[in-house]
Amino acid sequence: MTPKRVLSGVQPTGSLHLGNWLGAIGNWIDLQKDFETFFCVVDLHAITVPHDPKLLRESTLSTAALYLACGVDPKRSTIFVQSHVSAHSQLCWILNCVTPLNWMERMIQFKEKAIKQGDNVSVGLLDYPVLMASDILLYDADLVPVGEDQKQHLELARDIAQQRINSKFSKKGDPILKVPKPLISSDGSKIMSLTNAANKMSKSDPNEGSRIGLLDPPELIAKKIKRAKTDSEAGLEFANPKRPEAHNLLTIYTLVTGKSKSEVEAECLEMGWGKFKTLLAEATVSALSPIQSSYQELVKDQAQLELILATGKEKADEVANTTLDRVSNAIGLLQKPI
Ligand code: AQP
Repeated sequence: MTPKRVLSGVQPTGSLHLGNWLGAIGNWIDLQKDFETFFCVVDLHAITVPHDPKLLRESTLSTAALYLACGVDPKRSTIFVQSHVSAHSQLCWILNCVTPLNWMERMIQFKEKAIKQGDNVSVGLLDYPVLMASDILLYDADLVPVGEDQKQHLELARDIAQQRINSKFSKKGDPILKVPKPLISSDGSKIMSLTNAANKMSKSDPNEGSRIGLLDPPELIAKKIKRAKTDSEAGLEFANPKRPEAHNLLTIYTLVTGKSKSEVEAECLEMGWGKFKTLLAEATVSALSPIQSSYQELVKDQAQLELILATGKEKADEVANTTLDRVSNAIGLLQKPI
């Protein structure tokens, strides 16, 4: 039986953090054992908000290196940069032309990000979910790992595939595009900001202290954890809704140590914040240490990194162009001369 196909990616909008690892890339390592996996660095998404060209280039390469350092294996997964595969932009244009504008105006992430941009909102930011639909649909992905925040975008990709392409353009009832399903990540995987547990940990938070970077040195990790917002209650607990900081830091501790929730609950029930923060810092540093060592090795050999991305591009191109041709043909674009 051919394995199901999975596609995912991260935007190179800055340095990857603990949330990106615990909520996304860390899960990819297991997925590549059971599925055919495509992981891209979604640089075209990163330019939907204002950006610095030099930083984007650096961040694109370092994001790819971090995929590898975290354990994404180029022998098992196709790793590539989104903009290297031109079919993403091409399918996006086609899907733009069949997607109703009012579907886009409903997107919650657009509304949230648009508020932050003020008068500077680009058409690209509104169009972000159609580009994401193109990313997914090009690879005939069966499953897409999504967190709570991305569920609406996946639903849109499904609606575009089913209602705007398959229903309208399929002649014999054979689907032109595969309608993907969500692969919902486990509960504990949403990591919140260290300075405000109401917000998720995010690359674009202007406060550096709100996140732990995957490449932060040990002293900086300890400093950020020491300064993380806490409360004045004694003992630590997961389930008290009035204590979101305790929930968040205990969740991180559970994930970085690999201990179960009940083990951590028992261990920390009577612990004070001071002792817990020292433990958490040590556990985080030791969980990130192999990733950091591997990253330092990988970036020494840029040619090897570029070769991995070139190989990924070739494989991705092949799959993506087949889908693009299928859609182009179905909607009536004249076949390209050979
Ligand atoms: N705090 C988080 N907890 C768990 N998972 C997270 N992810 C991001 N933040 C957390 C997951 O990481 C993947 C890649 O995300 P992305 O870079 O494409 O966009 P994002 O979700 O918007 O991530 P950031 O860090 O918040 O970036 P900016 O600040 O640029 O918007 C996704 O699978 C996401 O769920």
